[in-house]
Amino acid sequence: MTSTDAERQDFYDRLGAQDMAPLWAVLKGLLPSEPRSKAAPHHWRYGDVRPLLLESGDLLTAEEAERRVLVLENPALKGLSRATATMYAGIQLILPGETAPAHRHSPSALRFMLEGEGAITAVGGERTTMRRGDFVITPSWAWHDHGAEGSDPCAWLDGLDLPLVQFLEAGFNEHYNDKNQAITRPEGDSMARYGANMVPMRPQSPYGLTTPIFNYPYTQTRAALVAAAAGAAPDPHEAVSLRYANPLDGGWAMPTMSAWMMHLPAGFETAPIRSTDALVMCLAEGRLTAGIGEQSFALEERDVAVAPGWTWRRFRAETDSFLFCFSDRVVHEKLGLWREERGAA
Ligand code: 1HN
Repeated sequence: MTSTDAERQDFYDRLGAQDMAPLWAVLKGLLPSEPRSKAAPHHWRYGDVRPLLLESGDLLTAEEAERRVLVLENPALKGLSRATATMYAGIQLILPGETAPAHRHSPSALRFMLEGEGAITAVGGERTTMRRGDFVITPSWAWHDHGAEGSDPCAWLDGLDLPLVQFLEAGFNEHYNDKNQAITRPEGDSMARYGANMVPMRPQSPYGLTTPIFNYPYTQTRAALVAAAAGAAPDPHEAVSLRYANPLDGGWAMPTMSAWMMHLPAGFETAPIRSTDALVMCLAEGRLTAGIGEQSFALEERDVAVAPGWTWRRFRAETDSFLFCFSDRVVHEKLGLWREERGAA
């Protein structure tokens, strides 16, 4: 059976008029043989970000802005507030004495602390001091407000599952009736109950699916990675990687974002690896060359880079390096979609 192009087009037009379409015309695009991310590999130098961030501090207050953040926009996804297809990233500034007022939302947030003494965040009735390299969590629907109580400007990397939540059309947002939320527990309470290799007799996270620990201090993370590096040879693809775990079930710390830290001893080079999840990375310490797809990026401390899904990535440490990473891996895993491929070492 044959038809002319004109006959087919006429048929498609009549389908379109009744809100239908021929699958055969779009099938290849719907389902490629492997993922082809629309996002691009990219690198933001903290040296470029910082002066603009401080300039934003002269422009408006944290309260006026609600959150004074420079969004890291993937150059291939302009205007969408996305660092990768599924993850939002931004750099937030809070100046001494300021408050970023309390609110809550269904997207989850994570913070990776970059600079400044005296940064405070309050989450669900408890405050924590955020120090450089700390991994701090704001669970879905938990009240949170931030402050800077020292004399330094404070800056951190924000990561949110916002694009994912937008896709699911499941976003809610609510303002607290005051600038700061009520504090109901002393600082360190959650760490004492859940973060000392012990958990309550009836363990239950106050944050549902999210870990009850909301600050994973860099001092502990770094010490663990250094000790682990001394104990065995690094993995050819992952170097020395440890993930932030929920102490109640050993799983990822958050239900929608996976986070871990990779340590590469000076001179170590990883073999290429790719996975379906898309990574946002921030160099906590060291100097690192990141090969992402066809590109090579020289990362300095506090720089951010992204590796789109199913893009080859490899790393070489110029000095002892500690790389914070987060991705949508946990979502891929829960949906049975996560795959990785390890290249020859
Ligand atoms: C948010 O609530 C924070 O609480 C940071 O610090 C960045 C980006 C989009 C939507 C909400 C914060 C955000 C955000």
